[in-house]
Amino acid sequence: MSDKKLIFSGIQPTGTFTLGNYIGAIRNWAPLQEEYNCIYSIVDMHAITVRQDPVKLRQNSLEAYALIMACGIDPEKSIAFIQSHVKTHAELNWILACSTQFGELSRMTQFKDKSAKHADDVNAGLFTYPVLMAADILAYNADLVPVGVDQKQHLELARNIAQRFNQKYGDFFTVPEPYIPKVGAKVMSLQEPTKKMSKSDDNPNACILILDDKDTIIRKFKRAVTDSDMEICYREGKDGINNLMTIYSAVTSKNYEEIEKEFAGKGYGDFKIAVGEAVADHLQPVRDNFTRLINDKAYLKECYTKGAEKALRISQKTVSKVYRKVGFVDAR
Ligand code: ATP
Ligand code: LTN
Repeated sequence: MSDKKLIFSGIQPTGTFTLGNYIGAIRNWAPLQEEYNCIYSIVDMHAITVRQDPVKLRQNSLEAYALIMACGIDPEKSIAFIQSHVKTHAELNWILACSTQFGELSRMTQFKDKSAKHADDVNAGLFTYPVLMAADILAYNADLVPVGVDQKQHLELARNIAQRFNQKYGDFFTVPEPYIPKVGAKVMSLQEPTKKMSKSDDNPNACILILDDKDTIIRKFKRAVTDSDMEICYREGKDGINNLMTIYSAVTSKNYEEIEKEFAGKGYGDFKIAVGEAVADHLQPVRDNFTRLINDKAYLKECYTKGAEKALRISQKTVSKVYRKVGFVDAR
């Protein structure tokens, strides 16, 4: 690897990615490949912190891998792998868990939300989820982590874990910085625009999936919840319209002022169709790439196998050094 800065990010294979995942995270991954060394992972070990159907999880993981490639991740430029293929993540997870406090994990809002949602299965993995995320990042000594704003708290914790380890054992880990987009860091649900758009929402009209066809996308936007006002403008309290403006801005690169001008005097109906069309057209190449890739399982396998080999080589070095630092006897 050259001495460019290093990027790490991950996404859970918990279903087809939403427009939120795309705008908030994945679409920012491909352009970073030009300037940085990038490592991207399908984090299947994180996914099992909530109950998954094994058959579906396997399929979702392959699809997620194909999807990040469809969004422009080039396995020649970046390292792209499936988390469970690289054992060092679990190894480092344990070491870092011993530098993480119960109290700080208890404050994580994702844990609070998910344990309320899955009250019948508040397992230890759900609680220690952010430690594994810290291990993902620190195993490669990543400098920057591109994520949506909902992951900021987890990243703060990863920074604290790194700093605490460095204090205990001597400077070692790079303290990672979040890399959060200016527009679209939190895309909201189309049905409840005060809630984030999420893959695991039970209402199919709440989120746009990046593989939805054009008609479905337009239909979902037409049904999007707005307000009883008439004006297309970005203002406090207009959560639904603000969200549609954010989405439109993210896919057209127009700023809010330009959008307000474009739709001055027009109704919400016209605006919703325009947003739907812009999103569908923007996502068309992703859908085409995905169809091609998912039908070439041999190529996918070749890519994720090579990716895992490269990731293991790098992270193994980190883990060996960490084992020495904490005082484990050399195995060889
Ligand atoms: P789940 O619903 O299964 O928890 P999720 O949709 O929240 O999944 P993740 O796999 O947890 O998706 O997140 C992948 C990336 O997408 C993260 O960087 C996260 O910050 C980002 N992301 C998720 N939802 C949104 C959203 N609504 N807006 C912007 N970014 C988002
Ligand atoms: N928790 C993240 C997914 C994730 C991740 C990571 C993101 C797991 N490990 C490392 C960035 C870096 C989420 O999006 N829910």
